[in-house]
Amino acid sequence: MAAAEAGADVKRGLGLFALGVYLFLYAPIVVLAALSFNESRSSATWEGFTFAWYLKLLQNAQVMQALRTSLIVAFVSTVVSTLLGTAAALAFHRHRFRRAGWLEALFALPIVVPEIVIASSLVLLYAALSLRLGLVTVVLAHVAFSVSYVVVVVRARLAGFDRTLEEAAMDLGAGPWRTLFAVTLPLCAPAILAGALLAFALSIDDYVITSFVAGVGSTTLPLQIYSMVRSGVSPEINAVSTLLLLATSLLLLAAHLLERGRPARLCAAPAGLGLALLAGPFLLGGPAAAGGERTLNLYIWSNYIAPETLAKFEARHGVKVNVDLYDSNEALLAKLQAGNANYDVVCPSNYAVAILARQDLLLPLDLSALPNLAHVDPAFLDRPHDPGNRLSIPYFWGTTGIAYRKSRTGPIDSWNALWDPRFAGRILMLDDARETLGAALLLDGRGVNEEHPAALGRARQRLLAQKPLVRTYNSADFDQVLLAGDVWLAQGWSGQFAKAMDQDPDIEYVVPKEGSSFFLDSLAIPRGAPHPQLAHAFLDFVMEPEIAAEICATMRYSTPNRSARALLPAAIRDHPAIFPPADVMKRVELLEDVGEATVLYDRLWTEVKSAR
Ligand code: N2P
Repeated sequence: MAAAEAGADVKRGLGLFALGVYLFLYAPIVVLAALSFNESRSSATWEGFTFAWYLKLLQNAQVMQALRTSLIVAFVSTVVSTLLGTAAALAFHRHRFRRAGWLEALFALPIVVPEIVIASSLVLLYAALSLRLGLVTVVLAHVAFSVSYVVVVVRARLAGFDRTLEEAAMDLGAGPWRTLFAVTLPLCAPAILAGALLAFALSIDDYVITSFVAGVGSTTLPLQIYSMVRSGVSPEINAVSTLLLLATSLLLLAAHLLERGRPARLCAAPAGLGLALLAGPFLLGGPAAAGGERTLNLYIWSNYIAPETLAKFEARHGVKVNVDLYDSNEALLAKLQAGNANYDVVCPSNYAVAILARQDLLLPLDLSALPNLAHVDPAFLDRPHDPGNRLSIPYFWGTTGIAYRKSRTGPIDSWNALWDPRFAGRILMLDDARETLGAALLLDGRGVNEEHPAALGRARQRLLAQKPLVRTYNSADFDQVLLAGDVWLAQGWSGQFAKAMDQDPDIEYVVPKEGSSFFLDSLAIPRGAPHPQLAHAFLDFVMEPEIAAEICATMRYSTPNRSARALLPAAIRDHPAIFPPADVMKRVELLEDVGEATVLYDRLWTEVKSAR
């Protein structure tokens, strides 16, 4: 009796445990799906049921374009990997050759090798082959990893395959090809289809590898979702994630049913539904951008140019501008150093211009194509990072400082505030090696271009001590995090903070009394840019006084363009955060190339970020 009761207890316990495991696995997904139907933009409150986010999705051109790219990549890579994988599986099944076991094991390798390893080795391979990153490199990468799955699935089916059927066909006079098409393939069809569906789902879903091998114009849906998440999770993202989840689950279900040998009719329903979910928006969305159209590929800081300005350039030149965004010079350097990024125009800070120049990664400019350079204030020309402006033209400048919520913090004038335990959990720091170490160096009485390892080591200690107080490191939408009230103090760059001040009078910006850095960001053309002429036209366009003024007025970073400044409304021209008074300018120092110490900065910053 007691034993029976104990048995029941164990059963109940196990049941609860299983429930816990499933909750752990699926609760986040359920929450995400539910919130995609929430009328409210914020995830904090439920304001009612709506399909609005799904409709908005259909109108989002970027998402639709990314979906199309994903479908093209998935379709092509599935066809290729299914053909190759099936052929390989048949070869292994049929022929016993030397080292077959080893060769077969090699096929399973991409399944177990960490994605990040595959990704970086592909990048190296492509660079060695001088293949430009784009749609082709993404498709090749997807074939490389999905072929393994096809081999494994088809091979498993063949293991239980009755060879006598093939032999019977041959005995009855069928040749090898006839046997293949009339007997072998039809019998393996479910496994081949299952492999194909798996390959398709993997391709649609891949982020890590794709993010390494994608170039301009090959942004897939997962890449698009990630770049949207970086500026806050919106219900639109929940909606697109829910669709993606549903579609891939249906495809996997179909693959599973096929593998189990269920009748084709049964498997067709989930497969068809999954494909329809993906293809529906594809067909409903507007037409894809014409392929042959001339495009300018722009790689620029986020919050650095408004879509309406780009639209003007597009209209004037009858071209399309493709924009990719980054939030650190290091990200830009990594892309250009990888060698085949395909960008026409990039926007490095002065010290990054120096690094790129040293590595000969920038195209010398044809200054005769840039008459509007005459509008730029000579104070910003011919600087040490690029003597004679052979490689770059100044685009924006600005200061680094602290923005804070007055009502919460009281007046602030020192970097010490970001180390003040009273503000624990309410502090945001830039996610940037030079800027964070720079602030710590200033507190130590050093400069932002320090190269001495001992001083840098102390700065790292300071940042480690600060880390428990920091809510988040963010170089992208630090202004939004402050506006939302999630933090009370934020290190960040002037332009976005000047905008935030306009939106909320409780926000103030200060360049701390210990001093700070300022930056001068330039436009340049990478070597190997596919459209150098158009790139020059773009550089000249942004230096046109009206355009430069528009760019400054919309983004609120400081324009180095003298003629443009004269066109600006007084509220911007005299804004102390945008064009700081002389006493502030006296205590800021331009971030310079620190040569050999660059690697040290990167290492120390990585140490701070990975410390617990
Ligand atoms: C804009 C970042 C400013 C660039 N999001 C600082 N170099």
